[in-house]
Amino acid sequence: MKIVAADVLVTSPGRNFVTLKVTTEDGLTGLGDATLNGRELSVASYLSDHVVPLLLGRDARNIEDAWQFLYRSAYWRRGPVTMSAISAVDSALWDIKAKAAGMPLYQLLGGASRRGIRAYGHASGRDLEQLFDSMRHHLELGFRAIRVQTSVPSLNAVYGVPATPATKGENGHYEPAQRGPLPAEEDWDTRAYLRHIPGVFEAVRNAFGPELPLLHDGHHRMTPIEAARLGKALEPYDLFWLEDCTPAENQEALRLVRQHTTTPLAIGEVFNTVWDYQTLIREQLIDYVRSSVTHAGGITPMRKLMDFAAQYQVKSGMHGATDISPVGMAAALHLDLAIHNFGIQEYMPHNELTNEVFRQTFTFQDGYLHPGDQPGLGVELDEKAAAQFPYQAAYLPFSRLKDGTIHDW
Ligand code: EZ4
Ligand code: CO
Repeated sequence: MKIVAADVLVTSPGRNFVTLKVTTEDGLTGLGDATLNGRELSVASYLSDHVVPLLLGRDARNIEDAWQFLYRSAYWRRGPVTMSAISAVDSALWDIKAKAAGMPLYQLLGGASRRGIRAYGHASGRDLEQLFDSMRHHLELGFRAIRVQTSVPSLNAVYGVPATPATKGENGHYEPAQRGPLPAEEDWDTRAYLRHIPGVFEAVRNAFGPELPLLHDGHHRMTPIEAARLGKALEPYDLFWLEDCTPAENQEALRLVRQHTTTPLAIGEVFNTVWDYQTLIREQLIDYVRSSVTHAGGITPMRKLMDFAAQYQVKSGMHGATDISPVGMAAALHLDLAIHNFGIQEYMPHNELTNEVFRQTFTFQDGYLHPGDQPGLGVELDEKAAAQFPYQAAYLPFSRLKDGTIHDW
């Protein structure tokens, strides 16, 4: 099953996506998501300049071998660009293998461990009234778990809250990357944030009752002791998880947070290998793994990571923001369905244009996602439609403190 072509497709139906399409000599095709938000063209170049020439002529069936070859032969290991590129190859080869077998990918991964995949959506608001509207809207859409983000008094622009609220029924989900030549500047004040957030969760619990699973994303902004304080303050409101409470580089930080709070912790959307989790999982410092198939090197290493995590009762909570393309989302859903230690799946629906370019078979019903039963991943890329939306430069924002110091965004 020789690989005869590998094409890198960059398209921007509302936002940028990078997709690898691998074709075999018998005409089978497989897709892989290689989207790295705000740095898309570096992965496209890594693939087309350095990986595609290595794929031509290889046997598409040997996925583990392809992964090890791309990882080890590069010599320069890890990093988001390298790992997103390897992810795309790995997913595309799994797509091909499952199509050749005539099965949806989850069957090759061991079959379904559950009927559906519980997903959480993103509610947000500049104030409580907008937040509650957004929460009710998500409940109407069927979500049975909701991430809560709000503005903070004294701050102009905060992660997770769109400048203008989504109107009801419109698919106006928060999209942090903005088109244009320069990144947008946001402001930050951790003390103001820490004073504000517990009251928001108290109000949400009072309004929506004790049952609804609630999540919150700290987006890498706190020191360990600040994160510990927030986790403790949120305990009465029974969060499903507190995400990315401290920046990603320092696994030891979570030890300090963990000593102080029983609020469950999730981390890792910006991690890209199992090594980033070694201490966190072995010492049981976290409860949920946030990596996506798209950024952690593909289905092959994500399966290994989740099996390692299972030994410590750590569960999955895969990243599913809109910068994970429908191809990356489908790959996540097949894995979510197959693994035993599934926790929850993040789900931000893509816009209509994206869904026209990427034809999908996955479904969202009554709060549960399902990858569908088409052979392979179940996503096809309409290349004609994709070509109508050329790449447009877009950056993620950055933050500054009141005195101008750059802070973690
Ligand atoms: O900021 O995907 O939990 N979700 C997130 C996302 C990330 C974006 C970055 O590309 O933190 O909104
Ligand atoms: Co996050």
